[in-house]
Amino acid sequence: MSKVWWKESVVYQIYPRSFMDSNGDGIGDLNGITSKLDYLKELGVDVLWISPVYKSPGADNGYDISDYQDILDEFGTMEDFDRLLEQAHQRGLKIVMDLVLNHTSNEHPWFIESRSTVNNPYRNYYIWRKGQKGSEPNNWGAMFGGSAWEYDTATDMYYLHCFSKEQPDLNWEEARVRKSLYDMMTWWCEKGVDGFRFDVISMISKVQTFPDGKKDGGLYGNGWPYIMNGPKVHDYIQEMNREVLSKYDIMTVGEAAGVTLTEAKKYANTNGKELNMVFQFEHMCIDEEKYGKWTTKRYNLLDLKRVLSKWQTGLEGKAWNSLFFGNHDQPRSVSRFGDDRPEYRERSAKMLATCMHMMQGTPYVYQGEELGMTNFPFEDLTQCRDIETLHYYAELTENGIYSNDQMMDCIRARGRDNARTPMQWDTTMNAGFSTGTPWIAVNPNYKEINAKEQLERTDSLFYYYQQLIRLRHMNKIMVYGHYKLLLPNHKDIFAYKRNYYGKEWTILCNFSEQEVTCKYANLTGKKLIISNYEEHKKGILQPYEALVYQE
Ligand code: TEU
Ligand code: CA
Repeated sequence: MSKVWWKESVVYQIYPRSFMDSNGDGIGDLNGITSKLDYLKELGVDVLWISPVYKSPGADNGYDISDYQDILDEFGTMEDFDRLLEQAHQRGLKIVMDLVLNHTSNEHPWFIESRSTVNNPYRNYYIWRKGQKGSEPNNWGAMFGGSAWEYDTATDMYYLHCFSKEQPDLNWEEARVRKSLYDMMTWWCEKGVDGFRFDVISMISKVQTFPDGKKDGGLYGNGWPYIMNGPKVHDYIQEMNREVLSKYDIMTVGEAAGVTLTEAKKYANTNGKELNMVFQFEHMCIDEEKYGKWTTKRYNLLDLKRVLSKWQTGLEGKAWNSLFFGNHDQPRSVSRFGDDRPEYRERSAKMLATCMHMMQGTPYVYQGEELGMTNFPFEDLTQCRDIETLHYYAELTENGIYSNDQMMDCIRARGRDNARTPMQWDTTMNAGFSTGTPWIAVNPNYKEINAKEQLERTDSLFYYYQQLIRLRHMNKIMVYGHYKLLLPNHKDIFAYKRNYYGKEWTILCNFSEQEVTCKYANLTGKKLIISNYEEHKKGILQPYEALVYQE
């Protein structure tokens, strides 16, 4: 397996709006990030992925870009960005930009031109279709609820938007669109950024006949089979690779909703023709039900093991994995996959971190995960900010599918705002995030859960992450070792081995609050690598125990 820096790195994802506010307006910003670089260096991560900071009206917090080559005022200036990049590089930290190429903002000049007349030179930059019998061109639903088509009076036609109507999809069939995007990316590379995270890159090529999707009881047809991993997606990415990516030593990760193993082996093939790695979501879907993520269903460990093992084994030697349990679109990992009750929170978070960081792939730490930040106790919708949450609240309650209380239960369990509450730095006002009024409330548990407290306590979760990251830097087995699942049918234990040039590590994780017997839990004659317990019991894993040893 070829060895490269982005396989040996640990990535830290920053959601700028919620990371650190430097000027008291309640919104995190670039200077705030710069002020915390030493904190990130102390944690030991190598790469910072920064969610979008470009000009944007903010319908989807920056995932609706109106100028790819400028910075949103709320986040600062291009000078602030340049300083962040330089300060990061001085500390040996790399910066990966989050690029949204599937769609722009409806306030992007291209779209303003495009919608004006059918003959406008930018008309074809977006996807316009005539209505059918006075309604939408087809029955596709959008990711954030409602139809995927929006009617525009100016030309009496509809445009496609896979997300909100403020996010019209770009038409990748149009060569000038692709050229414009490649030029823009080259500009960022020349500036010295270290890579890109490509938002929903699996969705850029649509089946051009735009057929109706199957209706399985939902309000809209399922268009995703005609959108995800579409007919020309690999041609486009290969072109982008030839035109831009291959010319720079950068890291590229494709967010690939709906990606299958077969597709992933194309996107992230080791032949280097497309991207370095994919961010796949199969393990993020194991707790979905009839209305998708809007449920309070708890996942089953057997499903988690099956899915993650499938990706571990399936990509080995052929493509490269990203490893994550949370991001800015997902609930907090300790609340979802661990146990966020005070007596178990830190222990189970350490166990989850062990389970993930010991796998093959590049691990991603989402801001606050290293502190064990938890979901937020949302009581009513006025506390929510996320466009997806607000849209689905309306859609599911107005159609009588959920009551207010049921929907609030779902939001507490799954809403994206859980991950977007401000970073908890210390016990001062607003958890030290801002001296003003934060744009979204701080989690009331910040007095117990914050960076300052953890930096002062040697057995904290923060230092446990630091230890895991150091281990990865020192042990190639953690990066490249062969993965083999143990005890596949055990309902409480996630156990596996890694092998690398005659070395063997055993990883044992107890996902339950009970003690469980485990024949592998025996340190006699073994070298302990890391554990979240000081004392060990032979043949037993204690509640949420994680244990890694070398044969
Ligand atoms: O997310 C794409 C995506 O598939 C997720 O939206 C996911 O389906 C959803 O968040 C589940 O709740 C990316 C970004 O990460 C997200 O923040 C953006 O809202 C979205 O694209 C549109 O750009
Ligand atoms: Ca600010």
